[in-house]
Amino acid sequence: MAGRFITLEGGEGAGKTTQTRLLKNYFEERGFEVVVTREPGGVPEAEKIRNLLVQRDGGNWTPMAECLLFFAARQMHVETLIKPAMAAGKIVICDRFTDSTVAYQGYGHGFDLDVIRQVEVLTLNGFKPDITFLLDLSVKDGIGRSLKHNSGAVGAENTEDRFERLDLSFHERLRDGFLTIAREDPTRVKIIDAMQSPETVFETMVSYL
Ligand code: T5A
Repeated sequence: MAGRFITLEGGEGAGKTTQTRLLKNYFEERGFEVVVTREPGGVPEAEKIRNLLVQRDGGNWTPMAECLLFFAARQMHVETLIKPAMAAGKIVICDRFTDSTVAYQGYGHGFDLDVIRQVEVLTLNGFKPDITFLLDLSVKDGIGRSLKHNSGAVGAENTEDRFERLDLSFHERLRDGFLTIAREDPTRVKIIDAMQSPETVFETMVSYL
């Protein structure tokens, strides 16, 4: 039996990690094997690329180089983890995927959307999630949650904040970008109101499965 590929998307602090945990339990209670993974990263080679992209001292990449690094990591992730797991009948739940590149690098930073789509075709050849949940909330609420969450890491300095340090107008473009992606592909991408309680967010997602 072929597995399923489910992705969670959204801005900072939307609740992807929280909902991933709930979804994993949901499927495991029903007898499925579940693989939880994330982007950028998920496999050792892609985790190395993650460090180049999200660490404070990772590098000052040109927009094209940054786009290529995201898709290089993604191509490894898809070919060596996601597709084999699906072929073995597993449910793959991934925290971020191509929609994040379109939203962050494209709508957020203004990198050419057509170029991103061309690189997507070249590297993934049409491979897309079966379903994507877009956890949507206002910029103010998302950043507030994210800051609260990260400041809770007592004693461990969080250096993975490169994208969170961007200005508010960037986060507004990001949110609008995600919503545009969802409106353009409503069969795959489901918009979920992330201001609801974690339990209600989860129940809404399950209603689409
Ligand atoms: N990036 C990534 C790109 O630019 N391009 C790309 O192609 C890709 C793949 C790393 C960065 O890389 C960028 C985007 C990112 O800036 P990441 O590791 O996913 O991506 O980082 P974040 O999005 O910052 O992940 P977070 O862990 O901060 O956010 P989550 O997972 O969405 O949120 P979560 O579940 O940890 O929750 C945050 C806080 O809110 C609370 C939680 O308890 C927690 O404290 N919370 C709720 N509170 C109230 N109500 C609810 N419903 C709640 N749900 C969670």
